Amino acid sequence: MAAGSARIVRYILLSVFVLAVFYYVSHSSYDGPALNTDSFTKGTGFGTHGTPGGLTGSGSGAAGSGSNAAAGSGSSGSSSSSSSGSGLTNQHSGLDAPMAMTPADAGWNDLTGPAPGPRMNATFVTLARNSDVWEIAKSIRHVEDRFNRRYGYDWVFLNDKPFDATFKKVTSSLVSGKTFYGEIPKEHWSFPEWIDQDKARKVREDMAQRKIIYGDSVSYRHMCRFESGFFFRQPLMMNYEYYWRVEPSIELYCDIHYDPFRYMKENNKKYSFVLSLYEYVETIPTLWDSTKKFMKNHPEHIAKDNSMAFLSDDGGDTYNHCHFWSNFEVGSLEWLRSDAYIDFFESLDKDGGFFYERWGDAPVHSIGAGILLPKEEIHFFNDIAYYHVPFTHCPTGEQKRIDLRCHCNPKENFDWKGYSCTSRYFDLNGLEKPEGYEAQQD
Ligand SMILES: Nc1nc2c(ncn2[C@@H]2O[C@H](COP(=O)(O)OP(=O)(O)O)[C@@H](O)[C@H]2O)c(=O)[nH]1
Ligand SMILES: [Mg+2]
Repeated sequence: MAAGSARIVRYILLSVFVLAVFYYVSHSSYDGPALNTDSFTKGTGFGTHGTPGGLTGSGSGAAGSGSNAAAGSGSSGSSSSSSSGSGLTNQHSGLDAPMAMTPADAGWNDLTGPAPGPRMNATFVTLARNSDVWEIAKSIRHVEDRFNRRYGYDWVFLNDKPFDATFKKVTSSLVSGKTFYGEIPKEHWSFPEWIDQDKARKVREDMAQRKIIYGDSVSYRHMCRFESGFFFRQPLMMNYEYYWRVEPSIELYCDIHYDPFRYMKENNKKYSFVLSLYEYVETIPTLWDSTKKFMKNHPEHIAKDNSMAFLSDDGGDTYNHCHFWSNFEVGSLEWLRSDAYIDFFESLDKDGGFFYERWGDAPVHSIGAGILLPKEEIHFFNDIAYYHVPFTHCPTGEQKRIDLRCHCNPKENFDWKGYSCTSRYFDLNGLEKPEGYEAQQD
């Protein structure tokens, strides 16, 4: 009898426990980021939206196709202030967890487990097609292994078509943070009404004949215009403050010992790069004329202590074609959403060069950063070793590469070669070039 009652009590307790677990699980699902539905207006600052990118609210916004709840493992969807959805929580404020910037700093070698310190309101962002899935999978693996597995930052994927189930399944399984998938609205991926289609078609035919890379491609032009003027205004991006752009098939060659987003925030940096080079002039013959027109019309937006010396060798008269390579960028979304940058983009867009020529987003971002930002707000991330076909940034100096546990071949470092513009950036900013740079000049 007693044994029988005990069994019943055990069953009741077990049932209560199972019900409690069921209740908890069914009430902790994650619905997506808080979205600002007043997007796409000029100068809509992030500042008015206080919630971090990843954790509160629900809904997918005008262009978003919803979130992938499966990727947000471990998050309760509550009002935690962390933007990490992976359980990689921020236990400490910035003050009690200073970043280890050099091997001499405490914590430099602690590369296992969640990184201490606060998380920034930041996300990775990738524009991709469904067919890019395996190439972006490789990139994610590099980013996670070298950095994000200890931080759990979110990742936003954008596409002009809906993402398919395979793309979502593969990418969400690899990202340690939450993943979000947005479909780009038609008006951000099409010809504006002021573009003369005949003129644009003739340009494409001519460029095809002259064998200019992507010269005959309509979709490449939409891509460049989107990356120049719209990615940072997509609903899924509106609640973040910083972004890190990642393209398919990139590689990271060294451990990243500190949080680049936090570095940007704490040092008031707005734009950053790892590789710079000269643009293919056939794709931008009138971009500088349009830039000069903008500078004349909007002197109020031009930063006093800017990086004109990076862009021009004659005080702004002509463009030397130097640009930061924008397939890697860590930057401020608030800056891209500022009146200054939006006015710049809209002025260029009206001139039509995305379609009448083949303006790339790299020279557009670079000229924007070069003239609109004070020069100290542009940062060179020497510590982030990077490859995107065909160029490599591999940190100069053997001790540096050993400290960062790099696996790149220093001979491939592009920084000091003749076709790189990085020397100009160093000279302009009065920076000392790293020891051993002369030996890498060709
Ligand atoms: N959704 C979508 N993404 C594209 C398209 N074309 C290029 N991309 C993406 O835009 C970025 C730049 O394209 P990519 O082919 O790497 O150009 P490249 O680096 O200049 O040779 C990559 O992240 C691509 O995945 C397109 O037609 N649709
Ligand atoms: Mg690419």
